[in-house]
Amino acid sequence: MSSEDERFMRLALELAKHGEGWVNPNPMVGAVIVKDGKIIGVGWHRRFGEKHAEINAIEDAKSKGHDVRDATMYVTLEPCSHWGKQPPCADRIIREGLRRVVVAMMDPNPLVSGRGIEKMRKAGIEVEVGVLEDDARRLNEIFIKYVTTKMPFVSIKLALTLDGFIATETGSSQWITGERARLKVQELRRRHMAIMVGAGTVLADNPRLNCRLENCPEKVKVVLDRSGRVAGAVKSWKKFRLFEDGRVIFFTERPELFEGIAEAYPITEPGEILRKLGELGIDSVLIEGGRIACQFLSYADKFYLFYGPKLFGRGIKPFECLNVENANEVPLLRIDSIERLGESFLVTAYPGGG
Ligand code: AOF
Ligand code: ZN
Repeated sequence: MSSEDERFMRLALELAKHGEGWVNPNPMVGAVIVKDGKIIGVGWHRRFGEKHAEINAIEDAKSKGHDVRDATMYVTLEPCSHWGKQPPCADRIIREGLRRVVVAMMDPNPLVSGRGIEKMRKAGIEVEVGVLEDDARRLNEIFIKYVTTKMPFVSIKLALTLDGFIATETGSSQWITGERARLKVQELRRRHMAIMVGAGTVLADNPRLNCRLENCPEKVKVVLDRSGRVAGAVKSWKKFRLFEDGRVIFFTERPELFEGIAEAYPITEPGEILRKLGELGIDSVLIEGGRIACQFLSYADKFYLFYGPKLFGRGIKPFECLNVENANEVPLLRIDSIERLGESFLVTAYPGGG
């Protein structure tokens, strides 16, 4: 692999990120076309169901009067070989006469999974796979999980004091982290299709659970409300801000209470809730309700732990359901990064360290 290949692939990865939030449950994909050492076209997948990155790059080059014949394409995901909402990109690449295709990672979609690469190789195109593969896998960690398991990627986000509390004993939690940390949460919301909290959070904080960044799609809001407390409050005319935009879904023992209010399913077991969300086409859930985090701990794919510069001494802890006795027999996390955000900091971690 040459450093030139890496340079163009890095650009393709950056382009792919423009699709964040808009392409789910499909992958973020970027493509760069290079001829005689010069970039002649760029493209990315912009929105779910629309043209794929490869096609946008080819059309970009052509619209500027370039000939893509004998050029090299850098693409962050294996070009597709199947008919979905869009025709197969591998066929178009062959037809257009590209000479070389550099791919960051194979498509984990069982409908493609190597067939696009094979098709292009059979047609005489030089195909190279694995350039910046780790970055590409990280970029599409949500897509990889969902397309291979049909279960959503589960992220747990918490705002903690330095001594590990998510609220005081009386339930006060606004605010533990500062402005910059809360802006970062908006970025996390952009990445995930659904935001999930418990009824307690809705009743106490009346959150909007939307994404307020510029260029951010509507979110699906998921509320766990075992006894239907939110429905009761709505009937006594309480206005909840989460109903202002986007789809709202309740999981409850009393779905009948939600008739005329919101979509509701009679499920309360965490694994079943996630399975249902997967069935509904939701590829990712950001769990923001600290009090429900522990129920979903064994399903977590990623942790975003924000720490603010405060000490509570006593209060509500997020993972009390664990009930650990032996310090050496506990769930471990693998810290991925630590980022300072003003006076707060963010620890990003994956389950299973050591
Ligand atoms: C995308 N964007 O840039 C690429 C994709 O239903 P379709 O036709 O949009 O196909 C979706 C599948 O195509 C997707 O799951 C992935 O396997 C492959 N590549 N998809 O949405 C793209 N290159
Ligand atoms: Zn495609």
